[in-house]
Amino acid sequence: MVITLKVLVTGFEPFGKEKINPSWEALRKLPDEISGAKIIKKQLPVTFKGVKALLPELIVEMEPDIVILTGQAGGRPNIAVERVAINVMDSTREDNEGYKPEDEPIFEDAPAAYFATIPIKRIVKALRSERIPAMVSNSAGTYVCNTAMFTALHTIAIRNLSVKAGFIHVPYAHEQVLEKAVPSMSLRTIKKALEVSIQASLGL
Ligand code: PCA
Repeated sequence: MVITLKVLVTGFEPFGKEKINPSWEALRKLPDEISGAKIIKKQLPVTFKGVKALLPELIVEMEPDIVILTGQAGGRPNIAVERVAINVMDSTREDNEGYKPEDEPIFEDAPAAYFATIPIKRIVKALRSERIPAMVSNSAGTYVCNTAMFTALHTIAIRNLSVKAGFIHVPYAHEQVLEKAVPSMSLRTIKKALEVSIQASLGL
């Protein structure tokens, strides 16, 4: 019997003043199969409530073996593989439905933090060996991306699922910074980075 692994990969819709979100632009171009695994691509809204409602549904319905969430980290220079998600929503900017939480827990009665369960060091190593600048990041922030990572890991923990999950932040795409002096990466390289990260996660 051939067992096909399933990888759920998510990116976000645009937020703030941006017209695109490089996480979604890169991932929507991924093939439907990588190293024999089925790739399921979903776009998430940039809303705290949306990711808290949608991610548990997606994980339960799709039954993925691996969940790789991705998002834009404007201003960061490289691919950032997140180590940890914390149980807090604290934002200075409104989300896409105007919600701006301050010091709120994502879930009451949940731990303070969860560590990523995808192989973060292996992913960074694989990216670097493809000559893609990458690092482990020790904070996914306290905005919607951190909430998404926390929600996925919490869903997996409370349901006792054997699913690996983690979050990868990507820089702005070149087209977003044509008139700004901030770091960016080509969508082509970001797409390659996601492919390499998926392959490295499957290689466990
Ligand atoms: N980045 C934001 C939310 C959506 C996205 O792509 C973040 O880092 O929280």
